[in-house]
Amino acid sequence: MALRFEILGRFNRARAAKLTLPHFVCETPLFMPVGTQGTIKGLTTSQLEEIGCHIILGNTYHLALRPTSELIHEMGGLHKFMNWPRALLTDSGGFQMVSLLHLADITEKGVTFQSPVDGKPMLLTPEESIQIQNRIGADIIMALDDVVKTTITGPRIEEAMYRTLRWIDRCIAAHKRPHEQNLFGIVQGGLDPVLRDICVRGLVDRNLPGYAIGGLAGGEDKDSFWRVVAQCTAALPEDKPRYVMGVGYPLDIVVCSALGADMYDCVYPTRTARFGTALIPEGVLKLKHQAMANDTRPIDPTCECTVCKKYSRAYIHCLATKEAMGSILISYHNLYYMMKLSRDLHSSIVDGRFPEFVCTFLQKMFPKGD
Ligand code: PRF
Ligand code: ZN
Repeated sequence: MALRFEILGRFNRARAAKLTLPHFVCETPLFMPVGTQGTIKGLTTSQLEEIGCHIILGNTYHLALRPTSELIHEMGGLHKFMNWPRALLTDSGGFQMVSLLHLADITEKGVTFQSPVDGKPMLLTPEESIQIQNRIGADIIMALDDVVKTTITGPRIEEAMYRTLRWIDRCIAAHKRPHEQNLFGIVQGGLDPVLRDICVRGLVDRNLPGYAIGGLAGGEDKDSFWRVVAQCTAALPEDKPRYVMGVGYPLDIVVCSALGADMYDCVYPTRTARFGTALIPEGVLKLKHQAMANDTRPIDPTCECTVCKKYSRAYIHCLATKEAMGSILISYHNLYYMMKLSRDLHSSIVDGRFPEFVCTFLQKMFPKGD
């Protein structure tokens, strides 16, 4: 195992921990910005360090196509290639293919898809996903899983869960660098508690360094989403990190942390920034709105990020529709917001103030109590 997970504080099911990875010591709960192509859109790696980012996510699928894992390996691994000294996590690729390419076809061998480069059919097997991730060299690598939308029902959910369990053994067997890279298993099983339970037990039996809860944040209702997270966190080992994939919104991160989850990733903060939306304690601020045109205040007067110290809403509004710098400034602020949220969750749990933190967070977001 190439990680240490030390719990520093708890409040009921919520935990704050020190997660020691080969390239960095991270504090949980933590949010991981998504850097699909070896870059977080709009931010340099120095800026990511400056805002207190501990770990970022890369995608096997995208990196394998361009610049290819062989090239990254030749260049000394992704940390060196992208000049990121802190921790990295790569997702296995299956989910990206299925979500991006509707044509992807999943069989027992792996995921077949049409190469966006030359249109030829390509097969990503569990073995290949791990081999590619071994070459990329991230601190945490993800097992190839069979992902289905939570909104579908029927035998396909069960098939995908059992296949995910069969594939985990192929992933474990293919993993050549267990002392340098941590392989996380992914719990699938849709919204069915029986399937989720079988999957959790199966993965826990494999004694992996960490576990992810997959298959969520795909359009299911919030009640079902939270119920699955609560069930999985209750059944996963206390002393290992738990990662809820593809989550999410600030509110979801607060709720999942209260339910005992530790790690999150989502494109939302940077994607929404590119549409002109900033994250603020009250919810969101749409900088393209005409009301921003002559607003001299910063995005969030209580925010201590460089963007809020230096620029007005009016200036960012002026850039937001035309200039790349508009979305860059909002992305910087949004990721600062997510990093501050992670730090606040961590410190409030450690200091025994978690309930107060959650109350204040909710009061700001829902002032009318609705
Ligand atoms: N599996 C993988 N990556 C993911 C997910 C998953 O289930 C999700 C959740 N829908 C986001 N990213 N491998
Ligand atoms: Zn700010």
